[in-house]
Amino acid sequence: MKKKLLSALLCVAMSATLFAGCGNGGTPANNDANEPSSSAGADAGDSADDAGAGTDDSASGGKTYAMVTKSAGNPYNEKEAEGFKEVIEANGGTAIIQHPEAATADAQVSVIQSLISQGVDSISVAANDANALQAALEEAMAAGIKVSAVDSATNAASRMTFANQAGTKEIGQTLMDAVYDISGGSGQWAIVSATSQATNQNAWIDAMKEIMESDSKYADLELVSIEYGDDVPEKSTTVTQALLTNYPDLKVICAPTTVGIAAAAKVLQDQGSSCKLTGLGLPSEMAAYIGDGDSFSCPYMFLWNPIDVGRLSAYISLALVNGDINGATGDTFEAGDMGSYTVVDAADGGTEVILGPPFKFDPSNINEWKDIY
Ligand code: RAM
Repeated sequence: MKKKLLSALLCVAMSATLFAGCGNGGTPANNDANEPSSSAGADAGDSADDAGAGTDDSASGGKTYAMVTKSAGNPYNEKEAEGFKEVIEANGGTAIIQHPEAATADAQVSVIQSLISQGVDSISVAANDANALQAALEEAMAAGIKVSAVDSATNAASRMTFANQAGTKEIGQTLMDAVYDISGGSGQWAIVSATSQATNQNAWIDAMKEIMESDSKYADLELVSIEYGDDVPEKSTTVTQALLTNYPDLKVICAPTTVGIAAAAKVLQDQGSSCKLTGLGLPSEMAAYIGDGDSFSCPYMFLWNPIDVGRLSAYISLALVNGDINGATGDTFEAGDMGSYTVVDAADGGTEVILGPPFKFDPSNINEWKDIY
């Protein structure tokens, strides 16, 4: 009896979350930071059921869908892969997840070559370099493999479309406003990025610079340095320490990478530094550093749901392989309980599908999210 009641309650809770995600015209319900999403919160079996909604299971049977992330050992990439795998398997496909050893284009090229030899049906790749994967990905497409980018774009010629976590300018504006707010509108600030070739971080940094240079509001802010921690915790720690030594008046560090921000947060908090931090971080890694007052290094930061980035990428791969879309502007497809999405023009001349706006994590909501991703 108790069991029945529990499962009835669970059902109601699940359908409520499911309804919240339906018919929202491509704006995922779980971008509301107060409403943890079903995909992130439910166990694999539950979310697999949700994921099946809206796609033809039989069409995907026997097909193989690969995801190549930036590198191994990064929890963000693991969450992304988790979402991808969940949706592919719920739709009857086989998911192959490859995390290259290092965040380099060379490591990704070898992985892509081997996926071509295996004859996979699709490849979804988070590019470590916009241009360096072109030959391998063109070879894949010539062999009939449906290629899309996720998280970090390849150049337009190397992909059919791109699962972008949020608008590039929107991320730039959000981060620039945070730097302005936390610094009080003036003074020195610096960036701790991922690798120097990462398409996504470079696009966000360019957007920030453009905003800063085109609006006199930011005239009193001085960007003193851009450092690259290569999405390796140790290197990110070292470059942060060097920034503090070299720029004793530094007011704010912005780290648009989950690995960089977690490393910088620890350095600043351990040192009791007056320099504050913002950027893009995983709530699970940043909860200990987000707070009001001097003892916390990060007043607030932003991100999106990395599991949903992977899920969106899986729906794109399914739709490309099924022939429902070919990645052209205006193509639309169903992404299960995430609603329907439309392919739009990207700034680099290719196309993209945008998951939704970034959202803010601060002392008021960080505890709700830290166990989810
Ligand atoms: C790191 C990676 C990833 C990026 C996030 C914000 O985990 O560089 O590509 O999207 O940060």
